[in-house]
Amino acid sequence: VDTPPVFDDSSPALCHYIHAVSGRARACTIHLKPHKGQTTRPVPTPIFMPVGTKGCLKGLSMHELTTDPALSCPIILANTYHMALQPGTELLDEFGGLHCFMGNNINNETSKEYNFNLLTDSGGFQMVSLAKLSQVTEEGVTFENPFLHPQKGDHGKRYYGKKNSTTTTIQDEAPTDDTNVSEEDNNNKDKRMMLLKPEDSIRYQNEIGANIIMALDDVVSSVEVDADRFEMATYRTLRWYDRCLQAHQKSHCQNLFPIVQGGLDTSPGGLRERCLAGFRRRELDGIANAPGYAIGGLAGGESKDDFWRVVDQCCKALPDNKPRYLMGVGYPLDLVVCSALGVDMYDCVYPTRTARFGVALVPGPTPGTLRLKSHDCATDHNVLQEGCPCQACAGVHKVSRARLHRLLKTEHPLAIQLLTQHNIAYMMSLVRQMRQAILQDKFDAFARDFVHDQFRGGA
Ligand code: PRF
Ligand code: ZN
Repeated sequence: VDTPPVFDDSSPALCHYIHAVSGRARACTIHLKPHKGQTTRPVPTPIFMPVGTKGCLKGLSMHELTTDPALSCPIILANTYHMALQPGTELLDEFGGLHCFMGNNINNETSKEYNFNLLTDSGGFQMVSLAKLSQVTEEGVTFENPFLHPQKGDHGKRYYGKKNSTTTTIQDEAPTDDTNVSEEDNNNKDKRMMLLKPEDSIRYQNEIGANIIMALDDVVSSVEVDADRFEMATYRTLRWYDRCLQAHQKSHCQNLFPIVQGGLDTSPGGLRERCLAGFRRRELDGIANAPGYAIGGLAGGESKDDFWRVVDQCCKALPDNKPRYLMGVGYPLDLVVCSALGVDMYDCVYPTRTARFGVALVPGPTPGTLRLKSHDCATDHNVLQEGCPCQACAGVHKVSRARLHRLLKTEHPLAIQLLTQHNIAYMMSLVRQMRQAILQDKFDAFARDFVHDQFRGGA
């Protein structure tokens, strides 16, 4: 179990080893087939994947993120939708894919000092949650191109879908000058509408080249009330998975994860069960052999009770021998509870976004967060978290809360950088501690202590 696999052209693109279970929590290693020119970097689980929406984390270099011992992130998440629109998969292709584009590739010499794994989300969820005027039909997700008006310095057409491609559904009609939105543009709204089909999402993700890619799913906000809409979305997610499988050109080196949808309906014969059964059927029929599964449709404002019930049901029904990835979840407490239920992987913008709002993640017995902008911090001599090995708490920058308070007040970018480093370090330390507890078969006690500490502060 402990010897890493040797990857060759014919081996599967993912190898999953379970080292220990504690209750239902699992300590595993995911080995991903390395991107060309790189060496393998195993992913120990449970794992948190920071989100670098546009191929980088604000205020953090990939070198720091992957090699600083306080961070040491083995895998990060990027978004297909952002990368496909800007800079466009064509430019990424020139660099040898997103790994090389992000990893210090100058003149086709990729830095060998560090390596990392990438996961791309399929784009539909980002479309529906971010883009104005999005609409889902059987064909795909239609939305308004948020990048239609190029910034100064962009080069017009090349950024809008592939040249000479007959299959692209991204509009090639981008304006080639730098003018702002005019009345005429407003009248051209039709041209600004783009359609992202399952086939498009997979083609983009094949070009971007991440180690793990996601099927396009039909995501309904979990607070939506229309039951028919949930049923439609559940079956459509299964149908779109079939289209994604058909479109996937790189299963030898990229792992396509399907996403379980089905709202909050955990009843026998309910939507979650039917979605899970749909995926199981495809495996039994030999149509699919998913390297791992994701649980989607959560973290959208539902109650914790509903949220945990769905996670519990999905983990029990998904195969043991494949990684389980819970999408869009990143509150420390949720990581602990969901790992107890058997989840292996998480991603969320929360630690990085909250850093940009001047909030640090800290262990209990405080409520688990520290608002650096608050007046209490103005004269506080303490570091964010005693014993934390990050740049803000222990590194060359080592700063007091008072100093961070000042830096935030003057909107100095260093404040955000340091808080981001600290918050990622906090998440990485949390997943390492969970893994240790699982390996020692003490996860129950760990989870109980964690929950106790988080609430002792009075949140
Ligand atoms: N589907 C996809 N990405 C996601 C989610 C989902 O359901 C979530 C959870 N709502 C976060 N990111 N494709
Ligand atoms: Zn720190």
